[in-house]
Amino acid sequence: MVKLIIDGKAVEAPKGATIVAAAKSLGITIPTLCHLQMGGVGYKNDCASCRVCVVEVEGRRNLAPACATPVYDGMVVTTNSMKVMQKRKTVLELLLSDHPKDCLACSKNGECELQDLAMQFGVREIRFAGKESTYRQDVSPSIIRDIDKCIMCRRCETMCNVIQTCGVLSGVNRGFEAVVAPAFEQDLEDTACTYCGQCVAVCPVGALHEADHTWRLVKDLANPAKKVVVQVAPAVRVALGEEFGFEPGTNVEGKMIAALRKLGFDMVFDTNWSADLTIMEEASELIDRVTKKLAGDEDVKLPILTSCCPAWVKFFEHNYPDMLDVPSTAKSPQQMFGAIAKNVWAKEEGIDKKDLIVVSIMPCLAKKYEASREEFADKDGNPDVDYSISTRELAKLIKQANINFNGLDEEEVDNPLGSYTGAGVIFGRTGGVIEAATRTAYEWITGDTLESVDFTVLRGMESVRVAEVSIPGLDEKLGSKFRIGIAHGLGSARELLDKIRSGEETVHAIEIMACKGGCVGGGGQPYHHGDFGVIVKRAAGLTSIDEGKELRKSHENPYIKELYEKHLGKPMSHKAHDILHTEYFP
Ligand code: HC1
Ligand code: SF4
Repeated sequence: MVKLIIDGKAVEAPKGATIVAAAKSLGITIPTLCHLQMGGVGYKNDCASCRVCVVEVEGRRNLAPACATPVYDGMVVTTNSMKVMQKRKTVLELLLSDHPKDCLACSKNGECELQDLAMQFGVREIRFAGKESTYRQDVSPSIIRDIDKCIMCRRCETMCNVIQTCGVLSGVNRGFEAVVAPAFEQDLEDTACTYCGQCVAVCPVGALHEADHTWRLVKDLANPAKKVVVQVAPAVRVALGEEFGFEPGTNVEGKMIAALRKLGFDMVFDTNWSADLTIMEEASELIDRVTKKLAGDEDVKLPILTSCCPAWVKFFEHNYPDMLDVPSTAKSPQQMFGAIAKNVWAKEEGIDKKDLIVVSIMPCLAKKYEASREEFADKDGNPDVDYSISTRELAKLIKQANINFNGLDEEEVDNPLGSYTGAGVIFGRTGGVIEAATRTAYEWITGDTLESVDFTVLRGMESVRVAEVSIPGLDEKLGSKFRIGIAHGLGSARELLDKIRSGEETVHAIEIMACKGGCVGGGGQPYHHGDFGVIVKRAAGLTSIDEGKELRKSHENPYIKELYEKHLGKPMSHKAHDILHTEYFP
């Protein structure tokens, strides 16, 4: 530990700590813009490019960036002198000198960290006039880059390259033209971008934001000729409340359903229901592959990989084209929902699918892209899911519609595509999909009822973990317990897959989610401002919804049983395969 003085107060800090961190332990917040550190996931952007955090250090001629200057014994720091204030204001004016001034129409209006700082430092005029760049917008199915707004903080670059290992973004050009962009300034669509949206989650300004579908939705909701139904992803209900003052992790499902009805949706359904359906297919596929492998079928691939995360799917399509037959062919819950709604439910209800709009509310930006993939549309081009909006977009709509969210009475979901078991809701946190699949596979393999459905060995926030589950009857045949790998974050996924490819690790099944924490940490969720604790609380919220459910195994969902009885026959039947399975492309 080293001893230093900050603003006249003595403090001890670990050797190597920055001034920002030491000041924080004293309750002193030094303003930062490029700096972002997410404890628990290894994310640290410390390029010190913006200089907003400058402080005075006794004995040093120039001001020091507090985010990148390590503390030392006897250091004396002043964070709030007039010299410091003046410098920070000048830095902000320089940043604003070539920044577009269309704040009123910016996607980040009200949530922009640069705007907040300009307000905090009383910027009233910008004394310098830089050359404003005139980059065109880069529009992809999930993400829009308003390149002119890039302030070169490089948070997105660190996220994409260090945590996600996608290598899509880096600094290009010099001077006023300097921006973070894909190589050769290509559009995101032409790169190996997975649309995970994690770059959007850390962008402090409006340079990266989601492709907005809210106005399309408003138009459809106002059209009496259209029947508009909605499905809501597991992770939305434990994060939406943050936009209305609730603690992260609070389950606002009942209010959310009421708000969706007030917005005008004809039916409010749930992706948790189709998560249960996914387990029916995924668990069957897992048992089928293990059985065939044990019978000596060399063509069968193990480990089986979960396939419900579209950013992960795009990641392995780009990076592991030799392994495309390894993931489960089960569609994601979002796409299973759309396929059943358009091809089974609409028929039963006598609705022409051309008049049916299926909307999803997702914590994820890659879900927008997934909905637009060609293979998820019929031969006339009618998509199973018309479009997806993010948790943030839903919150904006609720606010625009002047709905008093906090005062709403709780309401129940519609059926038959609504009610879900506890297994369906834990899909939204790391480890949840494979825990749900294990509950069902265990009972189907052993024929016994599980004494406890809580496979706690599969839980936690460690980025890469391998756990063993004992399945009587199977253990003997495998010669080991059933081994499960779990990774969240694409860099962690790469680490696990590389070990499996090289033979260093052997597992039978793997769950991968592209975002840290799973979907609860998705790129479309309310901004967490670098606090991973927010994501952990959302995950705990999902676990507690599961614990409160009477039915906690997907195969016990009465509406899923009815779907198979009436329409699909058995899991992996010809019809189920037609509607609920997909393929992957290099
Ligand atoms: Fe997810 Fe999924 S859990 S991918 O994380 O399998 O987005 O929440 O909806 O489809 O159910 C996201 C969440 C979500 C799907 C499910
Ligand atoms: Fe990289 Fe993900 Fe952003 Fe694409 S969406 S640029 S993969 S961080």
